[in-house]
Amino acid sequence: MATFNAAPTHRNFIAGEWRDPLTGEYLESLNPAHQDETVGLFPRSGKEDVDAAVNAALEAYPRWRDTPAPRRAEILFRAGQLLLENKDAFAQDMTREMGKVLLETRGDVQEAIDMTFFMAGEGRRLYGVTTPSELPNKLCLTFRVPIGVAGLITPWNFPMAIPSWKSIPALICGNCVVLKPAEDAPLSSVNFVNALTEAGVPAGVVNLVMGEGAECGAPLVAHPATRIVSFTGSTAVGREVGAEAARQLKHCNLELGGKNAIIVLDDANLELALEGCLWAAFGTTGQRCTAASRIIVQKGVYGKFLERLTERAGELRVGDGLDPRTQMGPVVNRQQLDTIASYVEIGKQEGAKLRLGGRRMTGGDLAQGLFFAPTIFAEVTPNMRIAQEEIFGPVVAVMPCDGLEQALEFANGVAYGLSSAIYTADVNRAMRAARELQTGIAYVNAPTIGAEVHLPFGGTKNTGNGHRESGLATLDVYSEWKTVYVDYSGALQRAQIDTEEL
Ligand code: UN1
Repeated sequence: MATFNAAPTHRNFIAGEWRDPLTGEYLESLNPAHQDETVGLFPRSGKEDVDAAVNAALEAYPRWRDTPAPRRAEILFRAGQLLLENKDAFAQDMTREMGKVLLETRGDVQEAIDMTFFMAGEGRRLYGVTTPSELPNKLCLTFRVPIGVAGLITPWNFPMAIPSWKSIPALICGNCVVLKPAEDAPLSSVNFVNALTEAGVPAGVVNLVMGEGAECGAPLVAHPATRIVSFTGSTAVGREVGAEAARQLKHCNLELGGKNAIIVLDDANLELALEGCLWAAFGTTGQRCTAASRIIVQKGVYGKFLERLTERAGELRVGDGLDPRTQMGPVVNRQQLDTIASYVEIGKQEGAKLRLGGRRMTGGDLAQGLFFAPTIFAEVTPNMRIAQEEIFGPVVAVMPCDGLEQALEFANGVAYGLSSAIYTADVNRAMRAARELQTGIAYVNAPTIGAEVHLPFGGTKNTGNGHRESGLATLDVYSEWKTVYVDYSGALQRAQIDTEEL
């Protein structure tokens, strides 16, 4: 298949062809591990580019909608196979554009593969219900029907997985797609769209427009023809997206912020909890929606746990994600680096105890990159800003607690509700926590990260608007129900009225 990453200047993909942006402008994407290395130039698209992409999708829609779902699925199965064959190359590109270590970028591509195969299987299901009628000689059944054009806006932290979470279910349901990836990681979307196209997705069915949120994302959300909008990003932007979608009565799926907690009780397997906390707090440099940014530890093990966590986090090898020895890569961009540094100052001012890190790392090979040391705050109390606000970096707040009751109170005492976890050997406490943690996802004796594609993904409170990605649940975002009643009695039968006479 074609080389995915030959040209340093990339183009939008509209109506089956790679096109220069009508704005004539490009954004430079830099490698966060080596800011002197340009990954490529990517379109800085505007409203006219979005209009062209949406029009292409509208034009392609009737044919794609009428293509039998099992035929659509065959194309997606081929796409999954191509993603698999190119996993290593795509992972390399992803590490270069957004920094996470190769092990994780391979995992990201794998998540897209998993989603593609899982959803392609839906091509021969997309089950509805058949059910008895309250009247004789009458049949009731339901179908999922596509909606039209889906405008999809995706973040940089899972640059292939999240575009797949949104576009693959949209496609299997029979919708056409306009994808707008984050400007920090567009190359992975170029690779993803290339694979779909190579697999045989017809022209206009999948379109890619690249650019900034305000200039390119906002017109996609506001376009009257995008009848589905799905957005993953900040709560502040999500509110705007949701408000516009509500004005136009669009289907709207929002995946927003998180402030996820791991509870470690006195009876936990401490080594297991430690491994889980390290992975959830510092994996992906803490830049997952599902990352654990709070660890709530019962007093009996608090001191020992904090000591071990500090020791282990201090040993993490920070560096270029392309180096197989690296355990934690850079943060994505300079703005994030500044945000993280500012939260460290806030934490100190609030009286939390900085136990590890808290600073940028610039020594040796790290000089040209955006590296921030694994950072641990101890003695954090629930009302501190570092215990309430999403930081999106390698910063974790460790909080002492009295026991399960207080741990749940702390864990639930935030505005978000994506993921949570508890480490305990007591099945009764584990089950109580699983019930009472106010999050869309809860883990027992496992960290807050690592959701699998065949289960619903999403959160409560300010994390979203009640919809779910992944699993079969996401089909409700990308389709509508049609209910069909077939009356073969040959007579007028009146529901709710004629039933009395039976
Ligand atoms: C995200 O952080 O936005 O559950 C997605 C996980 C991954 C997906 C994370 N499978 O951590």
